[in-house]
Amino acid sequence: MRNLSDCRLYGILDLGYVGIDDAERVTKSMIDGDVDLIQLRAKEHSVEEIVDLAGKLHQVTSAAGVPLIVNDHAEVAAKVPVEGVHLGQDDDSLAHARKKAGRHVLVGKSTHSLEQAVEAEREGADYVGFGPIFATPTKPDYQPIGLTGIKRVHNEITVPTFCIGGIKIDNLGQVIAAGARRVAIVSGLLKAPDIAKYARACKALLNPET
Ligand code: TZP
Ligand code: MG
Repeated sequence: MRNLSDCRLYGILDLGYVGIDDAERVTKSMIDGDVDLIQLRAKEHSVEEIVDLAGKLHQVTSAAGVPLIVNDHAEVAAKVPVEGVHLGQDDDSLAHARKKAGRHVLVGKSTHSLEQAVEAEREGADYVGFGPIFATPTKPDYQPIGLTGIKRVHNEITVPTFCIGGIKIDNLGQVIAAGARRVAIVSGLLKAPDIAKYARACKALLNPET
């Protein structure tokens, strides 16, 4: 299984963009494109549906050595051997999520400011999402942080930090130049005509040595 510290491109399978019947195909395309880490984000589905889908997707992701993270519902990790759980600012505390999972899992946290990122690391998050960097329809009610916060957050925390929000292949160079080493992409990836090709192009920018 891939180590979190080696992960650069985090692909988020958001069922707001992909039908549930297409989820497995899209997951395979992400893996084909060498996405390092995959999150299942399903804001409008029941926990039972998420458990069912996470079980199916995990068979695919685990065979490829790609960690699968479930958004919002730590209890899914008690039923399906996913590698992690992702929490927002309004979700369970890290301690509560770890208790619900009942076993060792990675726990990531969404942060929207430097202060929240520092607090998430202090609370024990294994990684943070930091954004939105740019305005995005995937998270419409959030004020974008902009590029200037990226260097600062990397100076202040040591856990892997995935910049997120409005990141596309066209602005990824700018995000990297501003100090990002890791990014999470939702709509840019899911709306790409060829997801695997898009992911590979992003990876090439994130891993210039390979
Ligand atoms: N957290 C901060 S911005 C965001 C999340 C989940 C959405 C990012 O989506 P997109 O489509 O890559 O802008
Ligand atoms: Mg949440």
